[in-house]
Amino acid sequence: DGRVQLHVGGVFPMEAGAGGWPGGQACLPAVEMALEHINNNTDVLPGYKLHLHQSNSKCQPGLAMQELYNFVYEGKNKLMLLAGCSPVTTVVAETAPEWNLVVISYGASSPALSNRQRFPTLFRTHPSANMQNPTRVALFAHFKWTRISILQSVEEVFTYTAMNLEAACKKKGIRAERQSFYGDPTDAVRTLVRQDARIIVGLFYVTEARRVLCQAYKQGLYGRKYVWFFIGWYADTWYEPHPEEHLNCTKEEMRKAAEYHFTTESIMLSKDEVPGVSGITGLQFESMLRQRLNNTDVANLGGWPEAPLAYDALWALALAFNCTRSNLGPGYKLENFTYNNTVMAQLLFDCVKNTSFKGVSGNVMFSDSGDRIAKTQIEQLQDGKYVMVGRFDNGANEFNWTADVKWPDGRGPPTDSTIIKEHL
Ligand code: ABU
Repeated sequence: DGRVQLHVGGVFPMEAGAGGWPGGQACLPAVEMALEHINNNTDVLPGYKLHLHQSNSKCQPGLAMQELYNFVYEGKNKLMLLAGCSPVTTVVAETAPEWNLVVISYGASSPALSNRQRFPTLFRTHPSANMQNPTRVALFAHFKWTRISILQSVEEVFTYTAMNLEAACKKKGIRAERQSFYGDPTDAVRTLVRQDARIIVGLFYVTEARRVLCQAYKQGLYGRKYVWFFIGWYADTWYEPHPEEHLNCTKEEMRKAAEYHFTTESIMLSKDEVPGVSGITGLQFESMLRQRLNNTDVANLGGWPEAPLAYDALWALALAFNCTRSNLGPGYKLENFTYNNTVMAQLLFDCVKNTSFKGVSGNVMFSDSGDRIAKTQIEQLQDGKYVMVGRFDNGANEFNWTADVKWPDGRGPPTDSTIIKEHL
């Protein structure tokens, strides 16, 4: 159509066979929708058309590196990269500065990514997993628990989150013990039983979460004496067994073990009725994406909760291109970007850094370390359905309860331990 194309590379985990986050399933359609909206918007990048080159990283860093090389060495020069899933974003954002490329991540929660020395050109619309920790600690204090356990799989994203949670607990005089596992959680769950753990925070991807839950059932670590906290971005029926995973637990057993657990997650969809920069509200975005996905069982698609972050990531990128275009000196053009053009790379970086717009996920701005700030919501699985029981405002240190928390025996929260505390 006569417009000049601007090329962007994006890696999307469309599946996560060996574990990880299959967030591309909903995030890629959200990015494609943003692409259409931007390309049809005459106020953004007039005379230009964004072109996305995408590939399936499967949430595997090795594969993502190969795809990164293909982006760089094949076809037209890419001006910026999009990445999702923590292990992939980590390697992409460590390598991309070698070609003066800025990376925007729509789906990486690792707290390790908030490090400008290690990731000089990374920004993310996805909040850091550390954002959940003040909420968790406030919940422990609210229910008068002073001893908790953390069960994590050994990935950098979870190790950093666990370390931050330990430190936050320590500050509030809460004792936190940590168990790690790689792949098979059987022994780690056994240790939790031996330690008389009652309040347990689980940090792992969803395939491991199912293994943990099955072990919790087998080893009796569920029911009225125990409270589990899981990550909130798993699909709604994540706890049902997947035949190909060959778990030794039935659907009934898994459902039983999952009852009354809590989840915490950043609020990723704006409920504001005033449309943002794209001309649509968060709720309109959600219904458009639902339609685009043919109303399939969206809540069970990987990346459904994060889809607004992916849509906003592309807007952040387009607005940064727009800003760079206006800041370029005469004779310089966006489409002439080369991987050794440090001047244009710096302009692109500065424009992303100064991002400020109303997106479908809320206001989009980045801190100095490229992070997103967000509020947290707390959900509880009550009779097989997730119920939003409240929100937590970290700044004000305040809960806003929206529904009753339920306990299995109706008597209230369990105690955090029966072991006499001086002996711990
Ligand atoms: N909410 C999805 C985060 C995925 C990841 O950090 O790998």
